[in-house]
Amino acid sequence: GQMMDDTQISKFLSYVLRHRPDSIGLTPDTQGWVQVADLLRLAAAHGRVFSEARLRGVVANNDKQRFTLQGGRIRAAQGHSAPQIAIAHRVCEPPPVLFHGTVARFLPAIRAQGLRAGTRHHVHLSDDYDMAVKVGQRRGKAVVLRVDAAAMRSAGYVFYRADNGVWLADGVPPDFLKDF
Ligand code: HQG
Repeated sequence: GQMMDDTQISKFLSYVLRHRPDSIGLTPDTQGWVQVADLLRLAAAHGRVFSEARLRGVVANNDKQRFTLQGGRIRAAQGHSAPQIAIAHRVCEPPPVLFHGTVARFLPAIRAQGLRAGTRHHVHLSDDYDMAVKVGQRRGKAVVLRVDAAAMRSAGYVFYRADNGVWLADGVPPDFLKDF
């Protein structure tokens, strides 16, 4: 197998643990967990060779804490699209305002439809403005939308918090988006 740097391992883990576990023959449970030993073995069988020590280092040093290790198991904290995974994220009381980073070209559709999960299972929100800027910047000049989480709670919507602190919602109707 070819040598992988930490970023390559992180991107590979995101791909298989969030989106395509089947691509290497992995079978996560409904909560997204796989055995570390299975992951290492199946990755190696597909030319992605790295040790458990490297894996643990990538998880520990990951800038967004994308992965959760629990005993001998690992999962992605959030960002999933794989249909066989349906994580029961913790329902949590959000701060009154949450932020969503996006780009201007999506605003007409967002104004009409609100924020939609799209291919992922949830809409991703942040309690940190600067983090929302970074999320938006992945696609161009960032536009940060303010989500009136307090009004959504009053209307009965719920919010979830992933293992890594990312706030999740099933969607955000346009009435609860401010400042755009
Ligand atoms: C937009 C990264 C049209 C939405 C980040 C976004 C995050 C709409 C894009 C995590 C829409 C979806 C998730 C609508 C939303 N019409 N466009 N109605 N509603 N959108 O990648 O939030 O580095 O699925 O604004 O840090 O960008 O990968 O979501 O631009 O935490 O770990 O549709 O991914 O983390 O894009 O990013 P995504 P996101 P990682």
